[in-house]
Formats: sequence, structure tokens, C-alpha cells
Amino acid sequence: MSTIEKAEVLVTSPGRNYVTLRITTSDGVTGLGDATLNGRELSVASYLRDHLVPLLIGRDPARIEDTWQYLYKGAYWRRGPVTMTAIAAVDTALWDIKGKVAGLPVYELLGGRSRDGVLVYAHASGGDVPALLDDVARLREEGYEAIRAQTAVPGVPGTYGVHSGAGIYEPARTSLPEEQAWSTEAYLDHAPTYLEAVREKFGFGFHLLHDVHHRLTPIEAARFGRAVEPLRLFWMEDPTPAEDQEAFRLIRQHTTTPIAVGENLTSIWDVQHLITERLIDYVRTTVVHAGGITHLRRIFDLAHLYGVRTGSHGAGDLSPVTQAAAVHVDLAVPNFGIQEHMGHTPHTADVFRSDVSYADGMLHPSDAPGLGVEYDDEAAARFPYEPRYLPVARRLDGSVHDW
Ligand code: EZ4
Ligand code: CO
Repeated sequence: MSTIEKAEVLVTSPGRNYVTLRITTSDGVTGLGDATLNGRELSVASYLRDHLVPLLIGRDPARIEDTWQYLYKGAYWRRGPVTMTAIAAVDTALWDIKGKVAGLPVYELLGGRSRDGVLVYAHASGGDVPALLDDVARLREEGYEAIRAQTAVPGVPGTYGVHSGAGIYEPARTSLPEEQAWSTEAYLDHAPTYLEAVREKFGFGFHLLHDVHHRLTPIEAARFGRAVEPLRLFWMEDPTPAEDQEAFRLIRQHTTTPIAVGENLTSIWDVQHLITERLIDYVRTTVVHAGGITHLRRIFDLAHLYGVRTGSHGAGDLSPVTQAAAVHVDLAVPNFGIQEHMGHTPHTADVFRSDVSYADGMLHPSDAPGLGVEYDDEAAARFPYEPRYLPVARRLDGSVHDW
């Protein structure tokens, strides 16, 4: 029997921090799992190094489900982002190994392709409406069929989701949390107008998305959803803080704008009522933060039963290992909806050599065995860890708001 011989926790910062678990078997097969938890990276590194790696050595790498149950039930302390990200890293690495041992890409192990490619949405943003419209035009030219639109809110410096200069949007920029301002009133006045400007200029022949990023109360979210109904959004994302599942009942009673939630939810229990009461349309849980491929598949199967489709988180803080794993899952599940695609910096691509490819608005996985991602240790060593935090939001009166 092959056994797990080594499990290394690799930390690198090629533009932002990533934590990766690399498992090596006694047969010399390696598997990768993403373990990145934005702004809390070293907690997961410690959870793995100090608590999980000693349990992995000598185990049978083929027993993915048993290892998952052992790490989840065997900890007594369940759920939560640190635990679920650490378990996800182990789980993803074991799927990568299983694929390599079988000589098959992971999507084949999950039942094979359900579709030709994975529809993705890209991010358009701007400091003002003309800049946003230019960004949408650029993405339409690149072939994207689905675009998320955000702009700065006038009078409210540092609005979420807007590029600063060229390159990929990256909110975790500073060694202590940056403080940003928030005004719900200004946002509610402004956001519908720029979404309307996008539809006016580019029409209805593509999917338009918007991320509210947990900033509203249920009744405010209901008002927003109703205001944008004529714009036929693909979804409004995270209208209210996601941990309050009941809040969505109120939103649902007032608007037909589809709702997507789940990028910061970590288990099937956190989305249970959202799904079974049909309070959402898309579940955004991901491989890395929701317990790996094994547990994500369980969430997506529950969602399938209730007509809820998938819409996995795919921001830049999810490494190319997660991106590849997500594309394998997306290709296989019957109830796939859409996949977020922000891309990564060129330095990140030097460290994580991934065969995932983009064409005509879709991502395609590699047909290499496993996930199709290799980790370059030499490149990684050039980018040591740097402490970085996500921002904190304050209302105009100085009180802390949800970021
Ligand atoms: O703020 O990934 O839809 N994408 C997002 C992201 C999140 C970050 C948090 O780590 O909301 O940009
Ligand atoms: Co989001």
C-alpha cells in the first residue's frame, strides 16, 4: 500500500500571500491543495503544520472520504474558516494524487464532463462611470459573456471592488488594515444608475452581475433588488451579511433579482436553510474555504435537489490550485451556474504553473492527470510572506460597518 510520506506547508507571496499544502506519497506521487485564508494565512499554516500533518503521515492517500471524516469529526471542534480551509487543502491534494495515480484529470473522477467549458464572469470596475464603461468594453472585446460591475461611490473614499490603477483588483494591500468609508445612502442612490448605464451602452446580450459585499440590511437589499429588476441582473451577490440565513427570507419576499451567497461560508450547515428554503439562486461556496472537493460536492448535490445552481468564488486570493480544482468540479456537476474568474498576477503564474486555459468566455481544465498544476519552489522562494490585511469599513459617523 502506498502511504503519505510527507506533507509540506508552503507559504509564498507573489503579489499576495498564498498557503499551499503539498503531499508526497511513498510512491513519489505529489498532490497540491490550496490553504489560503485571506488576511489570516498563518492560522491555517499552523493548523496544518501543528495539527494535521502529524495525522497524515503513514495514512493511505487513496482514502479521501475517510480522511475527510477523520479530520472533521475527529477534531471535535467543527466548521469555521480555519478548520475548513485546512481540511480543504488535504482533501484537494488527495484528489490531485488520486487523479495522477489513475492517469485521469480530476473531472473524470467526478463523473466526467457535463458541459464543454466553464462559463466565467470577469470583473469590470472604475473610479467613475466612464471608467467602468471602458472596462466593460475591454472585457466584452476579450470575449467575456458575463461581467461584474462596480464603481466607486461619490463622496465615499475607498469603495469595495474597484481597481486601484492597472492590474488585478487586490483588496489586501497593507500591513495593517486600511480603513475605508461607507455610506449606504450614497451607495443605494448610485449603484442602480451605473448598472443602468452599462445596460444602456452595451445592451442585454450578456450577463451583468453586481457584488453588494454584505453591506445592506435585509430591507435595504430588498429595495436595491427591486430597483434593479428592469436591468435583469444575473445576480446580486452577498446583499446582507451571509451568516444570517433568515435575513434572506425578507429579501426574497420583495424582489425577483436573483441572489448569490456563500463565498465566506464554510460548510453545508451554513447554507442548509438558504438552499432548502430556496432563499438563494446561486451558492458561492468554494473548494478552498468549504472543505475541499469532497464537501463542496456534497453542498452542490444538496443545491441540485432544490434547483439552486453553483457560482463559486474565484477572487485572486484563491490560488491557481483552487482555480483548477473549481474548474474540474464546475465541468462535472449537473447544476453548474457560473464561475468567478479574476485571474492572477504574472508572478503568481510563475509559482503555480497551471494548465487551465481561457477561451471565448469560458475556462477549460487541462487533461493532465490530477488537477494539472505544478508548484515551482525556486520561483516561490523569491516571494517571501508579507503580513497583509483586508480593509475595515467605517460608516461616515466613524462606526464599524461590515466589509
Ligand atoms: O472580498 O476574496 O466576489 N469576490 C469578493 C472578493 C472578496 C475576497 C475576500 O478574501 O467579494 O474580492
Ligand atoms: Co464577493
